[in-house]
Amino acid sequence: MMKTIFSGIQPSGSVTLGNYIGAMKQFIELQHDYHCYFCVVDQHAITSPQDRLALRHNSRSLAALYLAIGIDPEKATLFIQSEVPAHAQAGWMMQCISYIGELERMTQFKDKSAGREAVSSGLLTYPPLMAADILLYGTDLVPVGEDQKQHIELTRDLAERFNKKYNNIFTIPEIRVPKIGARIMSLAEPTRKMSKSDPNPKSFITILDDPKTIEKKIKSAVTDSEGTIRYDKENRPGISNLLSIYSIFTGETMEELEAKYEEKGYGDFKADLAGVVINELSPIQERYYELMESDELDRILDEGAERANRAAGKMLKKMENAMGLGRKRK
Ligand code: ATP
Ligand code: LTN
Repeated sequence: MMKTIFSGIQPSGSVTLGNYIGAMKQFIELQHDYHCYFCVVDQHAITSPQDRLALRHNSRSLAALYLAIGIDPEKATLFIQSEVPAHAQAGWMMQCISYIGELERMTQFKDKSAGREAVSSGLLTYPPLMAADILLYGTDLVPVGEDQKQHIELTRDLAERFNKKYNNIFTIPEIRVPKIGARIMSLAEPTRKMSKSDPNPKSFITILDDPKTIEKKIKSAVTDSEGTIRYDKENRPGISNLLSIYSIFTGETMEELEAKYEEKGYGDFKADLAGVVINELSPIQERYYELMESDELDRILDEGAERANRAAGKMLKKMENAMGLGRKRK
């Protein structure tokens, strides 16, 4: 039987090269061999403050980007999380079997709540909602970047806890991270991950950045004073991060790139890298702008929500029966 994939991206800003390389590029390869559900997780996005108009725009824009990178709506189900109410309902049930202690230990929670005065309780209960997303579809595999490892481990723990305590209904999902590019680093502070909600726009490149912006951002990317083009992730995170991006987009190995730039400095390397990134992104941008103008996008999202509602609704009933919520239903 064909296995199932689920993954989600938050419409919390513009999609970055980190999201594209760490998560989205995997989706394109996998859609041919799996039942795929790709979700715009807007309910996760509101765990941090969002402007309502920006959120609406970002949700539609993210859906268009999924399609622009090559997700085929005939093969994969593309939908917006809040349009499938089973996610919030199942999320609540998963919250009720999660312990506050284990949620407080999540590094994403610690990072995002650090130094904030008012931390929403949704930021703490973000992982049980993510578990619900995944478990509602009987997911086998979750393609994500490395930063999501801890959340997937918690999802597995919660699924096992539920299966043991109530009824054995959940598949225990596996994580899948890409071999290279599972953690693309910030261009401004290469020891931190590139993040779309980073307040410094120079720290990330978005899929929709125009060529001039891409050139500028790469030019100002932090490297070091050594001046040579060598991959050494531990000691030289800046140049190593740029080399990874180059290698992922051209397929050239690190050795090949080091040899190619043996005699050259950061200036030449960065100018070439900008060209490589622009080359990768231009066709995506072209398709994106067409999709944003068309009615096709809304039609695809309507159909996606319908398919997702059907699949998730079935699992939700099983969960309610297992926990004894409401009256028994078939
Ligand atoms: P935010 O900054 O709002 O938390 P984000 O940029 O971290 O957002 P998410 O929506 O949380 O993005 O993540 C979407 C997907 O992209 C996830 O699979 C995540 O693991 C992956 N991802 C995010 N940042 C990176 C990165 N720097 N390198 C590789 N993968 C990443
Ligand atoms: N937490 C994820 C986004 C997300 C997700 C999911 C990813 C929400 N639900 C389900 C995979 C499967 C993030 O990238 N921050």
